[in-house]
Amino acid sequence: MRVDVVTIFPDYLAPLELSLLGKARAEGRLELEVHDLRRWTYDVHKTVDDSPYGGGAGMVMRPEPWGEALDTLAKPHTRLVVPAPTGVRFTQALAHELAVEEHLLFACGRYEGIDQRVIDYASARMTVTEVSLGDYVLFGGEVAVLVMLEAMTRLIPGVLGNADSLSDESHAHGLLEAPMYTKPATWRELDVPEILRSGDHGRIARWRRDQALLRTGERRPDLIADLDPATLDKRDVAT
Ligand code: 6GU
Repeated sequence: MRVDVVTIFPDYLAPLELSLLGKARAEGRLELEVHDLRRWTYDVHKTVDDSPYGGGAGMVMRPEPWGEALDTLAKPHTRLVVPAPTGVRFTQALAHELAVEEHLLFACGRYEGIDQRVIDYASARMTVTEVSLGDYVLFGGEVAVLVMLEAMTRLIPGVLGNADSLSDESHAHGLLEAPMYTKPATWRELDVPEILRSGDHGRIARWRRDQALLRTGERRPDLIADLDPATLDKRDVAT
């Protein structure tokens, strides 16, 4: 997968060199380039923003640098992703969807956002998705890009050492994952649940499923409401 990121703060994306993301890059599974939006400004102050038409607080990013950035970086199969609190929610499902794209172009807005005409112009030429991490406001899209790329990169085949960790994890089945334990069996007088040490894989799977349902019900009732009834069994309904 090819990824381009356009931002006025390229240094924010420095962590992309590290850890599993850096490894995915080093192995050629992820080809990533970060671009400074000011490269496409021509005045001495490298201006990227201006006051909003119609008034109001804050500044809006001017369309011209963005237009040139998209002209330069867009390819025939580019999907443009614009992080913004006004976007659709970023979910594991959207991470899966983005992870199979040929080319992603992230446009990081700052201030009160990017002039809407940039989005409208791009929408006539490529798939554009405005994406929000959640119901709160960040200064800009850079941290959101870090989050989205990390979620997506670990879905690329071969990036995770153990592919099983993808099928069991939280959100894989619309539920939060059950609590996990490792050695020692007793720690500060706290015991690992006996059932996990029983070796009875059927009962262990059932216990984990119950724990996942209980935990999800307590913490994320919205996820329970979204569950597909076809994925529930009789024992689930009793829980
Ligand atoms: Cl993607 N961007 C900004 N600026 N704020 C956000 C967000 C994104 N997601 C939640 N809040």
